Amino acid sequence: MLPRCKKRQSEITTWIFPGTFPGKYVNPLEQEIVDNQEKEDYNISMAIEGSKQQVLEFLRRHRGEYISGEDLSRDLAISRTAVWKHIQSLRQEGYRIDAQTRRGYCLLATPDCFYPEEVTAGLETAWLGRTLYYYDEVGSTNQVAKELADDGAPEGTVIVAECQTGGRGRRGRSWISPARKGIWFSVILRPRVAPVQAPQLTLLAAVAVVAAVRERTGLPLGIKWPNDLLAGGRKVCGILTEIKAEIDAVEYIVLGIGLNANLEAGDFSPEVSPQATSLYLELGRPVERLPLFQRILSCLEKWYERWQDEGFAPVREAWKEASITLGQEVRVNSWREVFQGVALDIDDEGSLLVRDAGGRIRRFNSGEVSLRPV
Ligand code: BTX
Repeated sequence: MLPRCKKRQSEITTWIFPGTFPGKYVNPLEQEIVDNQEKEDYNISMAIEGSKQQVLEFLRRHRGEYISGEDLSRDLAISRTAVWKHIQSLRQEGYRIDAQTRRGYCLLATPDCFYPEEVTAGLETAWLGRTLYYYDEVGSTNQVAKELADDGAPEGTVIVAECQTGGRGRRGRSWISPARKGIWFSVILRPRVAPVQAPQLTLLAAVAVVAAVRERTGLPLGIKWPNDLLAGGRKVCGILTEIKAEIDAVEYIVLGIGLNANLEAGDFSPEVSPQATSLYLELGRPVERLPLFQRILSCLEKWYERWQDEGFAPVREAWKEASITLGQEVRVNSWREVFQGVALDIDDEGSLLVRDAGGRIRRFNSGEVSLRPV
């Protein structure tokens, strides 16, 4: 049984971790706090949150051991009552902490949530996800990412949410993102490439997610060009790439990834349900979202660096290996036309090459593919 993840009690749900934990919490909205009383309340709540994090960090360092309230109180220079309150608050957030008279407190299990301190604790990346915004609930992580990118957020900034109330797909479609069941996040990237190369990042992200899911769960996913990941023929993950660019240079790219981890059949709307699935539904058991999320971030960083160093060729090879599009009869719905034929290959830019019955070959750098032509 995975420890249950509960709603974080704190009113402040957005955190940045500059550098590695233990770090200073910064509220990105701080500059908007103009009222002095509000600022003071905010500072107090940050101080409380900070000392709670110290208690957690202490217990984490002594995992499996019992630490007395007295030791905690002395080492962290806070009162015994404060220690007790922090323990209660951590328990409410889903941490399993045993308390025994004369022995003290022992951290038994951490919740399967994307609390920044949890994500950062096991993160293997050098830069991706090192600045992390966490939301218990948000409209769309892509929307937040674009606003932050416009304000100059650094490359590798990640925005993750337990729940999206306005999750977005392509062409104005919506993305079902129920609370604590999926992995809904966006990454801000600032590659030094021409805008025409930007679609390659969608393929790169697909390759990274396929690798991470296979490593963590053993489940092989198939990639349907350009941005769908399928399991058992149904969509388990979607990728939304948004770009801001000048004619010849990319300012930023927001890579939005939605992976259905533990969604149950009833979580999908009746219209979406026949084409959608989750890792849980495919594997028949729940998956731990946190280590999978951390693994996805690692794979993304690795593939992104490789792409910058070696170009698109290695991504293209990995993509082709996981592709379920190539060699199939497809119908491509691009912005301008609908084209039917056999999907032959993807080219050096990530565009799909399709040959119709008359032998004409068409190249698509965006569009929708259905595998069985109607
Ligand atoms: P898409 O346009 O290819 O797919 C959207 C379509 O997929 C919907 O119209 C619906 O039919 C179906 N659908 C909706 N929700 C789900 C779901 N949970 N699982 C399977 N099928 C579904 C795909 O767009 C891109 C999705 C990116 C989502 C991420 S989540 C984090 C980030 N923030 C944000 O707002 N979007 C991205």
